[in-house]
Amino acid sequence: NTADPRDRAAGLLLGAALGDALGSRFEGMSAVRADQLDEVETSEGELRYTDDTVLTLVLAEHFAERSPGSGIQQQDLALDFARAWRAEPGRGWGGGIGHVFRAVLSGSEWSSAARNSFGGQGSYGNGAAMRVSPVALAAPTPPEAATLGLRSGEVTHAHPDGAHAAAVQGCAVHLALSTPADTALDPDRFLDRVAGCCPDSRWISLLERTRAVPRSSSPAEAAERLGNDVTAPGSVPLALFSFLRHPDSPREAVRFAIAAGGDTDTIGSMAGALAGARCGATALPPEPLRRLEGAGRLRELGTLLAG
Ligand code: R7I
Ligand code: MG
Ligand code: MG
Ligand code: MG
Repeated sequence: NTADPRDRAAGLLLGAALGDALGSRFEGMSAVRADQLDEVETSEGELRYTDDTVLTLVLAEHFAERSPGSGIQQQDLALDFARAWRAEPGRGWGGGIGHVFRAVLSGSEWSSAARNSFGGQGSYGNGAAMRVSPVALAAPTPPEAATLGLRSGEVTHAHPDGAHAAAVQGCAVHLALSTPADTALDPDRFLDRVAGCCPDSRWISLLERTRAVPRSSSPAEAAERLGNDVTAPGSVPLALFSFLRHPDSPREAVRFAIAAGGDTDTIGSMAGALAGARCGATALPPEPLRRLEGAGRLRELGTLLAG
């Protein structure tokens, strides 16, 4: 683990993209074997990322283009997300998100576009949480990262489960970024601090459920207890668990998340952001990192946002 804030900021963004790119080979599989993971880590050719990283980059650029502390301009952000979706339809987008983006592109306010999806209840997909990690670089404290996460999330995910997931993951990444490098991570204390920043009753109980999973669980056992699907409540807990299981090894945290199967790119990405934030870019596995699409820009943005 490193104490260098720039290396940690770069690790956060690169870890998120690496987990996405490695996991995308397996999205939707019920479980992934170690030899399949070895193969994707060591094969040749570019490791392409998916929608998770496309939108993470949009959010990071949103902060990079503005002076520090200026927060989020929600209509601008919604438009930039929607333009990125329109520009790259082949990146593996969620089933309902196109409706939101189409509405924003035809002039709707983000709030009504987001509210009108899924029969008026809004999305509880994990798309708000999967892209949220840059808020940890823009907010000075974990509670402010939660607030910024919520504001970034609600522009597309109006259902509270989907929007608050972004608060939880954003604040968790901030906490990971500021954990002392030379001290063992205490999972209970970590989850307490996340819960303290995110006073949403549904998420408090999901964090409790995460805490109750035995630390020695296999990926399959953890997925059985916490879920591994494209919904926010069914994926953010497993990403947190994967990180808490392997807090000092981004490679192992991401492998655990992907081995659990299901929404592997997204759960891998969220686990990678957490572990990359704690351990830094220098702790990421060099061989797959060398082949990661967009690695130069991700590193640059991390360094820039670290200040
Ligand atoms: O949340 P979102 O952007 O999806 C992200 C996922 C990640 O796995 C990406 O890697 C990509 O593959 O997609 O997109 P949404 O379409 O808003 O939500 C994802 C899915 O969650 C939807 O396609 C639905 O299956 C489910 N879902 C809902 N189902 C019923 N009712 C989300 N909200 C609802 C709902 O209100
Ligand atoms: Mg994806
Ligand atoms: Mg997909
Ligand atoms: Mg996914």
